[in-house]
Amino acid sequence: MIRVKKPLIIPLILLTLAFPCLPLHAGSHEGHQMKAGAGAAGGAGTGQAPAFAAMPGTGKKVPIGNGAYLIYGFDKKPKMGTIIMKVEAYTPDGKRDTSLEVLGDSGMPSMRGAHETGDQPFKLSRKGEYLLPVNIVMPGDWEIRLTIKKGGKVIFRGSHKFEV
Ligand SMILES: [Cu+2]
Repeated sequence: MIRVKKPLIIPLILLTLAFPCLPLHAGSHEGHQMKAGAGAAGGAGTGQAPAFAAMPGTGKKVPIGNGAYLIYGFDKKPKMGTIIMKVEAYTPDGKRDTSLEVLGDSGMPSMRGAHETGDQPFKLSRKGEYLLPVNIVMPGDWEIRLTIKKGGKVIFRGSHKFEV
């Protein structure tokens, strides 16, 4: 019996190594490890749904390609009601970039089709911050998917997931 089982162990280990749970670990990548513009590459021209890579957390630099970056956050800790998402975009030399088009789609991953807003445009504030109200209508898992365009072209896609 033992002789029969032993050869099976190695193929099982190989299977485990060959199929790591990539999506589950995506959220643990730190900002500096995240490839710039990785999200923008997904699905371009392939007809597939675009990929939204997990962004580093609030207050951290999120690379958006070619040395540019953004920093995002909320006006308060996300809770039931309306929260304001704030995105500040910077050029590679650290100057604020107000030339971008920033879109946000919020919803609950566990309730696909129930709450998605579709891409809503962030509005540029006088301070040069991109702002978007997000309605949290029930407790649970939420996700905001950011799409950033420059000159009409998508340069970045990223996702922020959180619990309420
Ligand atoms: Cu829901």
